Amino acid sequence: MAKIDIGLSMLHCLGEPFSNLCERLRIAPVNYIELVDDGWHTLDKAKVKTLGEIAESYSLVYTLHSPFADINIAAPAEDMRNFVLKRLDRSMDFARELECRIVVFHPGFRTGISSFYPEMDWKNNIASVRKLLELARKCEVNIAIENCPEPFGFLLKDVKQFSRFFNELEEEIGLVLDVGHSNINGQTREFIETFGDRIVHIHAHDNDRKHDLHLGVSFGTVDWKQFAEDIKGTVFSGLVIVESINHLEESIVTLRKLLI
Ligand SMILES: [Mn+2]
Repeated sequence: MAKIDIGLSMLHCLGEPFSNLCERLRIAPVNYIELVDDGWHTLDKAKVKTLGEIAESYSLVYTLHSPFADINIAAPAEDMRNFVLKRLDRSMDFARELECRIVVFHPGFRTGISSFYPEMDWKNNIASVRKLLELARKCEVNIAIENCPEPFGFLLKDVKQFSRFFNELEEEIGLVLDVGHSNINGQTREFIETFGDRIVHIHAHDNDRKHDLHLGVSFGTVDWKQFAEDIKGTVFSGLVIVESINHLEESIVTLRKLLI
């Protein structure tokens, strides 16, 4: 039988100093925590040591959201792409040290020069994902790629793009289904129906179907009852991470009621 657990992303406190993150971890209402390797919480050796000690004292199990600000794995310039991959490699190294169950990363996106070079972003994106899979094997971590929201220039937002991506990649990689993001293009059910056996990790948050608001679960327009029914009809066995920025405890309670 599929085993689903609920976790909490620390995205909601990314605007607070690292010491606050640590305090919040000590009183977290769940044992599964998604760390965000970006902003003031960008990992380094000292932070990893502290986070490791907290995990041990409070029985926490981590997952890691790799950095995403200014991180474009499809960047047209090779030196920029290499730097991005190096940065993600560092993130995966820390993930191994923290024994993270999974490392989430975003697909690449279009730039101001994309229209002059049709397909170049797409090819760079696939080449970079292959490289990331190689680095992940070296770091002994599991990586998975997330569906990103409209109206931004991400290369992987809808089911059609992901179908093409999985076909052309010719390697196995898990999908992180972000339910808030798929709510914006109205494809949550289609994602689950099409990729039910590829979904390895889930981000849960809510919105008004227009903007990526990261509201509490059931504080927007997502049909969570339908989502729960659909996901329970698949082989999905993994973490549903609350990635809201408020109503965190209510979100966890709601998801627990629906999924566990
Ligand atoms: Mn997400």
